[in-house]
Amino acid sequence: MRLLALALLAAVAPLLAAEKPNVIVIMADDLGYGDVSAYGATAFKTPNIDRLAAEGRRFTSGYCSASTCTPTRYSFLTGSYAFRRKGTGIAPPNGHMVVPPDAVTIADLAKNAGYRTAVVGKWHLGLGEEGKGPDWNNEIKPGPREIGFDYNFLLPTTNDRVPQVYLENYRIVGLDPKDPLWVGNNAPAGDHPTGITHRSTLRMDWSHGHNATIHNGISRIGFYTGGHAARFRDEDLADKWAEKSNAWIEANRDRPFFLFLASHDIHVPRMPHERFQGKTGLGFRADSILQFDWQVGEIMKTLDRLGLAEKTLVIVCSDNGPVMDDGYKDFALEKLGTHRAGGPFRGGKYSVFEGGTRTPFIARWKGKIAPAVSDDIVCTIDLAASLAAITGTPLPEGACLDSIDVSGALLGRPGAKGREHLVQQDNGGTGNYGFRVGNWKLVRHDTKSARNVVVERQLANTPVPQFQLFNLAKDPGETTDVLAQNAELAEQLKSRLAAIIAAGRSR
Ligand code: NG6
Ligand code: CA
Repeated sequence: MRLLALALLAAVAPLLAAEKPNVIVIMADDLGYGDVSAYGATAFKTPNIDRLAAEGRRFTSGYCSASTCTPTRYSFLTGSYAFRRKGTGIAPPNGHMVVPPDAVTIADLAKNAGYRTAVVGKWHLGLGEEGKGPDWNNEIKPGPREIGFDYNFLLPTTNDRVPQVYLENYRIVGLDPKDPLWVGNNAPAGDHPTGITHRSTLRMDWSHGHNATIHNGISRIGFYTGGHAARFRDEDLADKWAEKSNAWIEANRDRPFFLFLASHDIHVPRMPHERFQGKTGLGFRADSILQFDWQVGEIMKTLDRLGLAEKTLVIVCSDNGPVMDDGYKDFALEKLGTHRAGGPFRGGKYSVFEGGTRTPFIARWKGKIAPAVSDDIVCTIDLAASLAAITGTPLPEGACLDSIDVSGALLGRPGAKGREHLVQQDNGGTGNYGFRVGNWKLVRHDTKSARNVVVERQLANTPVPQFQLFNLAKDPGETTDVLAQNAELAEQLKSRLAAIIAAGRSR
């Protein structure tokens, strides 16, 4: 009897394994639609991403849900639009965790499906309890482990914010108790060296903000002291993400696993490893893209070496669109040449125009996904419901309120479609939205001209009207507002957007 059961199990197991792929989501930071050669970049090449695109499904309407980091990551993890929850904007150095521990996350869903789960890279979703924030010298919780991740190896915020240390599970790595880490919003002492007082000593000058504590010759947002033995070099981040991801994949090679690899490239301060510096001739922004591409390649090599390429769904995406000067004088704009980071799209980071959220989006599962280019609308917010569908785990009714199962579109199932509509937001709290329905795009800017100048700063410093309508099929660059000619349609879209916001869910 037992033998028969074992034999049956042995026969079924490969089937189950084939149906339950490992899932790796590699999210770049501030990588624009036009920043990789598979999406039209010609000034440099991204061979590893291009290979993934050639072997998988490359989406031309792939999105992240917001045009800044924290809200996109919040939405990716929770499957809910970030504008539904206060306090999900760009997280400060001492910010508390913005994902409530009782939320059902993509990591929880993976765990329910029997997966091992990990997050490696940039977190930037806050840590610790509300009202307290991270307790840097002790156990730091709640954090990723409270929302479904078995393992984490992280940069706590974003690297232009303090502190430059790694968080492995609950602890800062290599912290010497005799040199405690202190993080704050104000200078700890009158003589604390900053980017203002010691500006001439900096390796990379700041252009706005980023003028507080100096580490590795770069001044940051926020102040810190101590933890010297734990501090990393900016140049080594990408190597560390690749090392930790590969080790975790290898350790979990025999079970289904879910890995969220959140690279810091190509966020400021752009300080790629010495071996990438100067490689493109377009400055450190483009050099950092080569470094990101290298990381993707390292993960692919590991999958190939372990024979996992045909058992693993790999998604490559970004957390928001491109930005040139984001606070440091790295001359990204001056050295740009003919490169167009946003591809054909208008706007970029901080914007609700397409360039803010329409980003590279590639799905590869060797042997399962037929190589193709798809214009289906898919978004990082959909990965939760799609993972639940692919792994056959139920999605609780009250969870992942805006996550749509687009697994058919991701896998290229015949007849399957992506989303019908998508709400895009900026950092939140502004009332600025993009609303795409089919090929129509309603742009809503509730904030007045001052804010609009910020939104538009990558183009011209001109205010924009509250509502605009674009036909993306004819005008992907959102250059011609056709609201007046389509007044009735515009009214319908306005009410539909308002209804989705008011309903508290769209799934
Ligand atoms: C902004 C920072 C910018 C960047 C951004 C977050 C200033 C003037 N600007 O407030 O440099 O850190 O926050 O970027 O400080 S994100 O990709 O993590 O959302
Ligand atoms: Ca970002």
